[in-house]
Formats: sequence, structure tokens, C-alpha cells
Amino acid sequence: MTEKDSIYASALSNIADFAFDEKVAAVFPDMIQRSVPGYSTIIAMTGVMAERYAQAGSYCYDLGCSLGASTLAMAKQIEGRNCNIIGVDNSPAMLEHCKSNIADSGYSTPVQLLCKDLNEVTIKNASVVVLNFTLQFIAIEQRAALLSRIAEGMNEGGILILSEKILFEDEHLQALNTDLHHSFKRANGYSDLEISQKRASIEKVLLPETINTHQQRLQQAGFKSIDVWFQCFNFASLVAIK
Ligand code: GEK
Repeated sequence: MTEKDSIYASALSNIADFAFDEKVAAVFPDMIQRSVPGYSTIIAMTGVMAERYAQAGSYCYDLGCSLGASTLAMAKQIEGRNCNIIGVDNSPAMLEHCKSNIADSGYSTPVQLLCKDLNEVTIKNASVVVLNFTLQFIAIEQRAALLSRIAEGMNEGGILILSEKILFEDEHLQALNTDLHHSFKRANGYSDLEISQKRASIEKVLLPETINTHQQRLQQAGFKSIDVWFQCFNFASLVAIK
């Protein structure tokens, strides 16, 4: 059962930087569903794309796997395909919940979970790599090196799925999409206080960039075909094929 996210519902005297601790892990499915427009579509389509690109005898990586939503979407779609999934996250609390979600799922696809920083993970023999809303939490100066290591560890014809909160170059569009995102959260039951306290807590931790910046970095990392396959307001998902 998913608990309701009410972490920012009452006024806090001191708003600490957002962290993926046990409090967040306990309410995470509700939090992300009510905060990220298009989240369930992105997760379900991650499974559909994995089904198409998973190569027999290779690995599918879910980097920043949280409670295992993308891992499970892939595990379902690639059953019997002789592929292993590796889920990586550096939050012990998130991985603890992830472990029990995987155990409860009943899919036959083998899943290995690693509690590690993404900067220390070896990517090898990968046909599918998923970064769903994770790169945004990595220091900007570390992003190019991480994407290059991912590209190097991927097989020819493999796919990277990169989903992120995004910025707009045009300041009018930036203001509009920020506003629409807040309206989306309000429509999902978050109060103005919850929206503003969450924003204050996450703004130094989640660092969005423009789609253009992501596309250029993916190209420099060695990916050949790059495109946005989904966007809703200031959230987008890209595919990059090696
Ligand atoms: C989903 N993909 O449900 N190394 C490893 N993990 C990290 C690091 C790092 N350096 N930094 C952050 N994380 C999931 C959602 S959430 C997105 C991903 C969000 C992990 C962090 O612990 C958290 O579990 C995840 O990245 C980001 O589709 O909360 O907006």
C-alpha cells in the first residue's frame, strides 16, 4: 500500500535540503506520481522500449532505480529474453523498499540491486540504460563523464532513456511551464504551502538543464540518434541510440 505524501503539509521552521531518506522512501510512489506529469506513461514506455532493444545475453541498467518502477516495467516486458537487470541507487532506504517490491513482483527476469553512487558503477555489455529523473541530481560537472562511461559500456544498437525536469531558454516559456507544473500539483491535491516548501527544499539538489544542453552532451558522449520522445510541461524524456 502506498502512503500519502504529506512531508511538506505543515509549516516547517527550517527547510532542509531534500534527501532520499526513509521518510521519502515510505511515500515515494505517491510523491512522484502526483509531482511528475506523465510519470506513469514514461515508466510504462520504458518497459515497451526495453522489450524492443534488450539484446539476449546483455544487461539492462536502471540508474537511480528508487523503488524499482522502471526495473519492474522492464522485468515484465523482457521475461524469458536472457537479459539481467541491474538496478543502482545510493539511498539504502529507497533500495530497501525496492528489494521488497521486486520480491513481491513475481517476474522471472533476474534483477540485481546495487547500493552505489552512479559515479562508481561499471557499465558493461548494456543494451538498455535507463536514467529516469536521476541525472538531474548528479553534479552538473560530473554529467558528461557519467554519460561517456555509459556510452562506452553500451553495445552497438543499445538505447539510453533519459528523463528529466527541464529548463527553457525562453523566459516566457520557463515561467509558463513552471506555473503549469504547479497547477498540475495543485490539481493532484498539493497545497500552495506544500508546493512552496518542497520547492525550497529541492532547488539546490535538483538541477535541471535545457533539452538542447542534454542533446549536445549525449552527442558528445557518443550517441548517434537522439530525440525527445515525450514531453509534458517542464518534464521530458529523450532516447539516445548508440
Ligand atoms: C523512478 N528512476 O521511479 N548515485 C546513485 N543514485 C542516486 C544518486 C547518485 N549519485 N543521486 C541520486 N540518486 C526512479 C526515480 S528519483 C527521482 C528516480 C525523483 C537516486 C536517489 O536516491 C533517488 O532514488 C533517485 O536517484 C532519483 O522512475 O525523486 O525526482
